[in-house]
Amino acid sequence: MSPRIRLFLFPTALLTTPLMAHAMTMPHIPGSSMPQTAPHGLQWVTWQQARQYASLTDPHTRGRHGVVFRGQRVTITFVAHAPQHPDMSFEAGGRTDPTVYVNPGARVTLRVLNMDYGNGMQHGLVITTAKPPYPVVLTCPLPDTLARVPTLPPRSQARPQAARYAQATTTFVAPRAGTYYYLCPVPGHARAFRMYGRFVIRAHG
Ligand SMILES: [Cu+2]
Repeated sequence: MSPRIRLFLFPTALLTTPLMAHAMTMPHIPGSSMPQTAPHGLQWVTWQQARQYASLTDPHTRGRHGVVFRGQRVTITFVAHAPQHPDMSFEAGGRTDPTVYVNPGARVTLRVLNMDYGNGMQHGLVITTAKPPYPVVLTCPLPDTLARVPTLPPRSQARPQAARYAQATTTFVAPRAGTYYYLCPVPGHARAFRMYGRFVIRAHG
């Protein structure tokens, strides 16, 4: 969870960051070029587990543009490019880039799951007060960072049911009421593809 990660514009530069260099030394899934484990609690899960994580089970109310998570203990899964959703987006609670609401003081378990596939399709997630529009390259630390899940590699192979999916979680306690934004810190994703949404802390029971 070092906040001092810098993200670079060029892929060659990306390969030189400590995170990527570390990931490349990790053990591999047999028959796959993907690492089996990686730093910062990254885990590889099956198709069934990924689908289970993507399904919403916590108490919530779904609106047209937002998902309200009720109570003082919630688990929120953000899926990077879930099946049947638009490319280069996050899904939470079955909505694309929704506004997510949680109560002040709620203990939030944040899970990010990358179901995307292909070159450059790694995704991460940061919650910050920084507002859009975002620059192509984000320089951390972003202001008032509530949570950060490191960049996750794409799934291990094209065939969804045979693939392994990278996921990682982090926890935090929602502070007093305020508006934050969740965004993907991979260069260009928040800027060009608007891979972000609002994260609102507001008392709603
Ligand atoms: Cu992304």
